[in-house]
Amino acid sequence: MCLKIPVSHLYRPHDTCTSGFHCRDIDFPAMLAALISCVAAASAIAPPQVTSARTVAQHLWTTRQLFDTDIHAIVQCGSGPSEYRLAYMPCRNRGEIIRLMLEESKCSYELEVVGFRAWARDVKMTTPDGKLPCLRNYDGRGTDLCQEQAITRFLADKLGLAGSDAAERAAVDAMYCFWFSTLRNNGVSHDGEHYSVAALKEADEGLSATSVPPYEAVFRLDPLSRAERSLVALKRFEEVLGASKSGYLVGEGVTYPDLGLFYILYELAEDDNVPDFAARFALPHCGAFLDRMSSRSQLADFLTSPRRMPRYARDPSGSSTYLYVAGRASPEILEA
Ligand SMILES: N[C@@H](CCC(=O)N[C@@H](CS)C(=O)NCC(=O)O)C(=O)O
Repeated sequence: MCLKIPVSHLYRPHDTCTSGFHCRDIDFPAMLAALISCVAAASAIAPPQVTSARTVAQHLWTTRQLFDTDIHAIVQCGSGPSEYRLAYMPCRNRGEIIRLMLEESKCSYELEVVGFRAWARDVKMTTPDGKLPCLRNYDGRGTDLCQEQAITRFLADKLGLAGSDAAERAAVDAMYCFWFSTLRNNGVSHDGEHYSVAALKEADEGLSATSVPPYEAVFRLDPLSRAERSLVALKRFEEVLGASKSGYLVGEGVTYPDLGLFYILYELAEDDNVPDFAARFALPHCGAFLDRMSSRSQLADFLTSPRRMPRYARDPSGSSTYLYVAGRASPEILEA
């Protein structure tokens, strides 16, 4: 038999090695060989050390360029024993909705910050898909879970952010799918064909949610510009929020698509993007939603803390420069 021991287990502090193997299944010579190779791997890969959020932030800001970051560290988030460990690169992107869920629900967790150089050299080989984000030991039996959407749904369920019954969970999931396919450009980019802050910044005067058709009237193959398509998507959220009694997208409380919409609007409202987007694009409900969400105590604490990863700049076409840039409540941190 092949005994495959994920390298990540070797440096997990709370690892309990409950892999479910039975002694009769084990081929001892193969196990010995696997252990020897694991020991070799362990000596090659230094375990990430618990490091303060400010020290990590200082490293990032002095390095400046995401692809030059060379850090592999654990940032302890929350108080009390950590329930999860999320590994991700030092940026917001695919990790942001996951972190917002953990923060909003006051869950203690470890953020395994993997700078790009450390990733390419050591850490990539420790994740099942060779990709991040990765939720370490998500099942308590030593298995690591990759794929942003799978991690999001798994944690939303665990943290009570997925809806109250089967029907509501389906409605929440549908809202999440809509968010992912529009404002997240199907996960390809945060700036793309379906939603583009760069295009919104350059939008013609007069273009607003009132001048574009409703999402349901638009065909998948459409002749719209990026700015128009972005507004069509935002207009749908505007209508849902306008019709909501609770102020949330689905049901009576915060669910994971709320957190997704929140951070997209937060980025849109940055000073170097479209800070007056609610008035300019006739999206008052989105504007009020952003204000409400920003003042929730857990989120407000996260937004102003050094444990939030910095944003990075985009060029006028919307492409990532991967150069960190300060944002609202997210200043440069040059001293630990
Ligand atoms: N489908 C995956 C894509 C993950 C992905 O492409 N992650 C990027 C970081 S955002 C990555 O790991 N890049 C480094 C690499 O490919 O080695 C998901 O949704 O999680």
